Amino acid sequence: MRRDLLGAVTPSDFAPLSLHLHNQTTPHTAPMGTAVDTSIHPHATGPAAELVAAHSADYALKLYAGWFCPFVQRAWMVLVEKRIAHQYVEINPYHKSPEFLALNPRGLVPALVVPAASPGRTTKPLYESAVLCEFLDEAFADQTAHGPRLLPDDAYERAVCRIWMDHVAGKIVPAWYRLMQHTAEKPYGIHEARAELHTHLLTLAREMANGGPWFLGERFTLVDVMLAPWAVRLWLIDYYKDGGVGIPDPESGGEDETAWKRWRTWLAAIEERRSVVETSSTKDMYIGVYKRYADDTTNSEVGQATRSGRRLP
Ligand SMILES: N[C@@H](CCC(=O)N[C@@H](CS)C(=O)NCC(=O)O)C(=O)O
Repeated sequence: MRRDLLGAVTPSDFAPLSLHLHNQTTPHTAPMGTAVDTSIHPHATGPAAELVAAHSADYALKLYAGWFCPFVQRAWMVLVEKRIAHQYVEINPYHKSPEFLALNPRGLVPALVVPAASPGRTTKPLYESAVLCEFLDEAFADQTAHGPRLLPDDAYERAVCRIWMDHVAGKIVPAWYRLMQHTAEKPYGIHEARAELHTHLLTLAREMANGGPWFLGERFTLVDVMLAPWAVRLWLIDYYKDGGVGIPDPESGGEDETAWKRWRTWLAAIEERRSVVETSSTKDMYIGVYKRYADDTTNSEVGQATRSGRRLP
């Protein structure tokens, strides 16, 4: 692999790299010596497979991704929302090859290879889904070509959005995994895990504006993007867990009915959003991937962090 004087990997290095990263199936041991989840289906299916096919040609902006990953889906949705030209490169993040770690030393997808803006300059790959979403929104700001910005122009409103993006990342997503990874051996009950998820969803729903389905009402923003992938995977909790997600049916939410009604409106809109639909594979494929989470046998970094009560990676 070529490096520039600063040690940065040049974007052109990644085109051939993708061939090595694609569809690896050999078992692997992670750097920390932990067994990894290696038997993931190697590629997207359904609508997501069509999107992948349309973005398989070599292109300077590359999303290194796993089709099943909700963190990936955030960045992928932004690429779709903003009609950003890119190449989609499927990799299995549980294989920590040196090439993958050169993309993201944390060994996680998504990672984004960004073309250098000016000759002679090189860029290092970017990673962390929330960072990628904000980067793409800022770097592709021309509204004629890329549609409305995904964060408000006003600094105060943008800060409010970031509070709720943080609520999704720090409260809702960890609670989603605590419920999904609940087993009889846990020191906490499934009712407790379910109540925790409900509390965090209701807190968000109570902040949602009226006059449109999205968090800010009529305007679709990164707050919606941050949560969408886990929202459209809630059915997996219904599939795997006794009592399921347990969100009340319409008119049955008691004193929380107003907030649950707002939640249902948001979720129905999210399930139909083009960027969600187009980045989704067929449901049966997710069942296989999430079995390890439901059994609490996954050795993914997120799964291990959830198991040991640590902050998610
Ligand atoms: N904080 C990261 C989390 C990304 C993440 O955990 N991705 C998972 C796939 S869904 C991954 O790459 N896992 C590899 C592993 O756990 O070894 C982000 O927001 O991008």
